[in-house]
Amino acid sequence: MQNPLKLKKIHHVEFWVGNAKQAAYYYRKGFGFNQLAYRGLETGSRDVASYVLQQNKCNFVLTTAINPEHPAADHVRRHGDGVKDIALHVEDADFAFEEAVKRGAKAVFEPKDVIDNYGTVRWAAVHTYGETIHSFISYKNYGGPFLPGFQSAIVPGEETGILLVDHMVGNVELGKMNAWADFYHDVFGFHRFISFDDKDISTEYSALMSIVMSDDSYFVKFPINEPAPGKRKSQIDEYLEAYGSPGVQHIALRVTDVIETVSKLQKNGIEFLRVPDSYYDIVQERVGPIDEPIEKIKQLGILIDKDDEGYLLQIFSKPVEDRPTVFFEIIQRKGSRGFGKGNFKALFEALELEQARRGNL
Ligand code: TYF
Ligand code: FE
Repeated sequence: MQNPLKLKKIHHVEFWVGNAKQAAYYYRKGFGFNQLAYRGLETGSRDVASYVLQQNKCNFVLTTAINPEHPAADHVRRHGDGVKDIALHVEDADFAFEEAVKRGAKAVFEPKDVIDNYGTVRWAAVHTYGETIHSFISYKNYGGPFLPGFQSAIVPGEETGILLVDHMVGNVELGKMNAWADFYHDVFGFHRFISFDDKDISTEYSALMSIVMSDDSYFVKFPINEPAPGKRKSQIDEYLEAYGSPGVQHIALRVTDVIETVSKLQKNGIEFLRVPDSYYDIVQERVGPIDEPIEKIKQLGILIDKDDEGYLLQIFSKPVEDRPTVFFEIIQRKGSRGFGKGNFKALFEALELEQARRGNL
């Protein structure tokens, strides 16, 4: 097993948004996250306000600029709401940073102490695709609610069964996928777990290519997509135009009971893509017997895929911003470590219908 940066897990995902107060409400009421902590004017944070939302092992930080000179303000102007930081919990932030830079990563900032009354963490960061970064965080003696600078601000949500971040997908420009896969190999010691070429992922009209990079323990998986030439504009091109650069395309959230979670999310008003009902005419033939009632699966619009190790159930939200950029996947794994290759065609046809409604073909 290699783990050159001594990576432990995803610490949190930070979004830079236009209105963090309202985004926090959306993730609490829509996705069932609990609010854990806050920083803002009341806690002495003059430049940004942030809300920490947590459900089991999944932590989101929603940050907005208060001071228009803070980089989050211009980031939102250019990208809309989006993922700024895929923050990683490491054994030793100084070691991870030094090793990452030695292996070819570009520094955002050098290791520093971040301190408040609750104690100290070490924090550094490196660039990844677009304007996205990876923080490296390690704990010295911190005993507070989340990270230094935050005060406890508990507002319970009605949990929906979201457990952890299963994978986070980046969209990069045409011709750049392999270089970014190499980056995760060279810098993080990840390996190529699966790749999908334009034959796997193409409809009549458009295509994309994808390489899944994984750590050796399969806890952290970062697929990288690039557009492939087709008759019409790839969904990846639509993203790149709308976001204005490469960036995070989707966050897959692992659940233990997809029917329960998706029922709750739909009742809460979260919108999902639907494939045509004809998908369900042949799905049982394709995947064989499954534990879940197929009628319920069909009613909710959940997709199923199978491989030699088992099967998985997944569903994709519509973009959660007005720009067609970041969306969520809800995934339950029953043995399968795959990504739903058998669903790509139906899924991407459904995506193209949405693209057409947006006038972006
Ligand atoms: O993460 C994955 O590879 C799957 C499939 O636009 C996928 O969730 C890939 C690209 C995309 C939507 C889903
Ligand atoms: Fe996915």
